[in-house]
Amino acid sequence: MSFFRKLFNRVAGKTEEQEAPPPSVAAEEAVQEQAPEPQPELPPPPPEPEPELPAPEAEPQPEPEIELPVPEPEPDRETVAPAPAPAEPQRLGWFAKLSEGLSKSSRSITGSITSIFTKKKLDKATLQDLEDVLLQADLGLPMAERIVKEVSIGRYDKEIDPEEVKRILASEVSKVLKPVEVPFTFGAEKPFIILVVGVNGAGKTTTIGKLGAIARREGYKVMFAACDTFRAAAIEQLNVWGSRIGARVMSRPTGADASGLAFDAIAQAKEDGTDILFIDTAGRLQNKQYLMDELDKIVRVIKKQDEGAPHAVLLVLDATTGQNAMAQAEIFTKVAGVTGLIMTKLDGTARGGILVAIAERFRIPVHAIGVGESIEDLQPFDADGFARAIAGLEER
Ligand SMILES: Nc1nc2c(ncn2[C@@H]2O[C@H](COP(=O)(O)OP(=O)(O)OP(=O)(O)O)[C@@H](O)[C@H]2O)c(=O)[nH]1
Ligand SMILES: [Mg+2]
Repeated sequence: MSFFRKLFNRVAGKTEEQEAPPPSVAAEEAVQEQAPEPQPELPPPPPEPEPELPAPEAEPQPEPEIELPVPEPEPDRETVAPAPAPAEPQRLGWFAKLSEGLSKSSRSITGSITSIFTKKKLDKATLQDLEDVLLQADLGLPMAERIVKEVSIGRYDKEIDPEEVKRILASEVSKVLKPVEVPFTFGAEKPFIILVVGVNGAGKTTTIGKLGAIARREGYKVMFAACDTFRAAAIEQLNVWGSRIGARVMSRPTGADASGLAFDAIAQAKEDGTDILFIDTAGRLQNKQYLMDELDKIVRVIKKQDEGAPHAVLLVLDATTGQNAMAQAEIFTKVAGVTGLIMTKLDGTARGGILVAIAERFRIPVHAIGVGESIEDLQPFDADGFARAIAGLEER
């Protein structure tokens, strides 16, 4: 089990792992150096504006070009803030939290399965109903067809227990998800540069804050680069996270060149011995071409500082956008060299099956999922747990 996963588990309250020891004294000292007064507790994320639903950019928006204000040549703003607090007390075990987070999806699927199969023989009509339910949950056609086929084998014209259908569902989902279950690890590169991409409102900045909190708790020196220079609120949001977890934030006024900021942030990170640099990016881009150009430029500029960087490119997808998330995955995997996926807001949708459809189609490693807004709601991705939770089964 990777150390990051252990950490994640500690934060998420996963039960099979023993509590890990607190960060090393050296790490504590490093933290103290920056901020002598540790905060008692990590407060909840700041109130944020409701995200605008992203345009997948598949159809370019006929929006006028955004006129960016010409920025004043101000110096970089930096925030070094208090040390991170200890993990929040555990309330629910990880599986209970996962089940609760996925309850909209699982209730919708399992409720329909129960009503389709209770005291009914398996025939063409019931199988068609099952396929419809699975498609509505956004599991995707290949998965829906496989489950229907599996359910029908040897059971035609017989009664089938809805529990058995759920077990088949969980087993098929788990088979597809297992190969993409890849724990996220911080590499040895210093600084380890993580580029975070996704459309606006997907949860990039929040996810950076949550991952940064985990890294800080382990004693890493963390920096955030606020390369979403489109909105003042986005910069401010990252500054709040930086202050909260004790990470330095490099930002520039709205409208500044994002790639220039990324370049300077890496230089700064090298200079001050930062271990992990998160680069936040804008999701609010006018069209696909603009998005491609902007991301391409950021990656090119990052490489000027470090040929091997970015060491990780995390795509953040919002599960509530359903099929739209599929279109986003397609675009970003093409333009940004995505190395892994984090799917957020699975708690806000009955169509959590979209993660399965995306995994099946793109085979992108899935590192973590968001099942709520607080820090412990970012869970390491567990294929079997996800499959059982979405099928409404108990933890194995
Ligand atoms: N319910 C729920 N809300 C989440 C989750 N992850 C993020 N959010 C919320 O989603 C909203 C948007 O998150 P941001 O992190 O600002 O999204 P972003 O991708 O940075 O958006 P832009 O900066 O506009 O590109 C915030 O209100 C977050 O608290 C999750 O897993 N569950
Ligand atoms: Mg943001």
